Amino acid sequence: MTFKRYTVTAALPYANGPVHIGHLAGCYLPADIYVRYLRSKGEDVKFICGSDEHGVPITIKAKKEGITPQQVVDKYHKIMGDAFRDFGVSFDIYSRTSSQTHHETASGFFKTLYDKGVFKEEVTEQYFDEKANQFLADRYIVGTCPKCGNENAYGDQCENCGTSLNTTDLINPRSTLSGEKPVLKETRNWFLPLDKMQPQIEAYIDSHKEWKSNVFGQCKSWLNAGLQPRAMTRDLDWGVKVPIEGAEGKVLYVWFDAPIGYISATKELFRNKDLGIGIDANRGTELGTRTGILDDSEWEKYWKDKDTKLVHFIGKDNIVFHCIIFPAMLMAEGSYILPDNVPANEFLNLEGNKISTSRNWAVWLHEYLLEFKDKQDVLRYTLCANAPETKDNDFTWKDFQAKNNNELVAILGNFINRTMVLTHKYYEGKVPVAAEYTKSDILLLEEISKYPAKIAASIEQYRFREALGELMNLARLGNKYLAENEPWTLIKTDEKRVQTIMNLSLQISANLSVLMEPFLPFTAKKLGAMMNLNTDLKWNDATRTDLLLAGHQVNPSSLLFDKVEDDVIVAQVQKLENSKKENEAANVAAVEPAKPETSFDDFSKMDIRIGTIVEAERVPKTDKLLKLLIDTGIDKRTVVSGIAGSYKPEEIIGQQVSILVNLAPRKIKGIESQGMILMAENNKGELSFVAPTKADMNNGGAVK
Ligand code: B3M
Ligand code: ZN
Repeated sequence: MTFKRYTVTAALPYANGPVHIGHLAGCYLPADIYVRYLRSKGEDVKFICGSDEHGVPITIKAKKEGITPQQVVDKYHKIMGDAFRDFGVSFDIYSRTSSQTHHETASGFFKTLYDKGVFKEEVTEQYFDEKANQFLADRYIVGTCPKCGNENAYGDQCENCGTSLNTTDLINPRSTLSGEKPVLKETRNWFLPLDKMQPQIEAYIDSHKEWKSNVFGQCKSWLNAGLQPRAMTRDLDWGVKVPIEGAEGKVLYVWFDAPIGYISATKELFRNKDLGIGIDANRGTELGTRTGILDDSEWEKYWKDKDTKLVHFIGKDNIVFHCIIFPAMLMAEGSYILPDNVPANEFLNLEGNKISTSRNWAVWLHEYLLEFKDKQDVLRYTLCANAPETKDNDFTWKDFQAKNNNELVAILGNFINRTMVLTHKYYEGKVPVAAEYTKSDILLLEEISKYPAKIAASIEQYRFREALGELMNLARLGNKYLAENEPWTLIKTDEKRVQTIMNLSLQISANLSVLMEPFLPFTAKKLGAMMNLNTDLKWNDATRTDLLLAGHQVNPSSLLFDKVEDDVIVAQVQKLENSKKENEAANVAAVEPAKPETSFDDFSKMDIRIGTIVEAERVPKTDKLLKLLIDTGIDKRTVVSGIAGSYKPEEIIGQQVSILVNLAPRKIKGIESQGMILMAENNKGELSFVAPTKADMNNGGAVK
């Protein structure tokens, strides 16, 4: 199927912190490569993004920084927009969900569904923090994930296994406001009946077997588990007000309003501030909110016309929202197209550890630029070459250095530099006439002309690493050509032949500058200027091998890349080590406060015994869970325990443990867990059994 136009979105990041390499690698860089490629193909494409300014992540941040939510979003919206712009992420608009257009759009969308009778209105019991006197939505509550056992799952989602949750699904819920166990309290909310919509959604997902297997697989697993109705409103005061009577003090669920943010931003893009301003003049990450006259027929093409291809770039933790919930909303509304693809990436780790804002384990884009001025493309290159496309991947500074020195400098930079230097040396910077092609020249020319299609095929299948690899192969081809033909030797004996060799090398350089643009836009620009190329060259021009006419004058040359030395890398690693140390120090101080007093009677209700682990095995498809068989002295029973991160099954057989034996049984991953093993946890999250220190304690002995 061919499309007339493209609407490409990148996930709206929460405006609660600066942007790091994980963001860039996860969705903004692949989206930007895709969009730049489409533009180079001459396609009609709009690249949409903005800050997600609602939801609990914002209010939590405000509380932490002691400022208002509005101050939080104003601060970070600017920082984030600047970082994207500085790294060449070429949004047509970078808007924000606090804009008036967005409030109107999201509220109108809700009202339409409400008027159509889509929502199920229901009074349910939701968690309430009596101390903080407020309902605990989404991230205001954490607890144990019923699916994978992660003890720090959020109320709306477990970040460990990706499951979307309702707060009441959590085992051992705790309020993140007070740390207290919340109580249940009745409240009225409006639910999207995903259960009823399941057949429609299933048909939609099944019609997209071409999606990346991680994305399709996740969708299928939710569908197989059976979709549940999901509340689209929340008892919070920060967000888009619910536009119906009887809903005072409630706002739209952030995952209802945020994806509509893509639509609102598109509208803003098409608002003419004053009549006469062309929309394309606004490319370049326009920040903020545009007001003015809106012609609906313009933006609607990008959302309602069947000839439009809608593509959402996201990280893997957002899959359910973009593949199931948002499409369900669009279906229910009825007049919109559905996402054609949702190429989600896995996560990028940093030096072997999960990137974490709160632990400052990250490479921040704005900090990178302070130390690697004008080296945006080196980071873009490294992150693309190492993109977590099919599995989580690791960024290391050593690898960054290797990619820069051994690939960008040694392959791409070297080829261009040799070509340019020789052109200046032999021909005063004028493209020489190609005399006569040899057989191998002709084969080479044929091969070169295939590269645009090769790279395009990979990009169109969202395989950006592969695409970048092909781009580098073209540079390798150029290097090989120079090495085999040695123009610097031949110049003494066969000047004519050298002219052909140099002409051809210059043609390859010109093609490279066109084809590298989506990946390395800054370098492409520099090379284009150096070669004095026509700035209107498009992707398909790179199939030609005569982009440069004989006599064309190139400009003085300079190096495209330079080496990154060891000491620079050592300093970066040291900086991370320091933040790790600071964190550990901070964590030692941050011992959990004491819980409220309890009575001896209450304590005695806990029946804790010594037991011995007699069998242990991993629970399939989980990272953290072990299934244990414990000899409690009373009986032998099964316990599922979230300790796989700290213990291997084979090393704990025979280990004595303390076990709470009268805890009500509960199902974890389909296994009935009868009791709980007592564990100690250190500030790195490592677990240890709380076990007797003498060898002759018998099973069944009481712990008191
Ligand atoms: N703000 C989640 C995130 O930043 C969320 C994405 C919204 S996309 C509509 O991970
Ligand atoms: Zn989980």
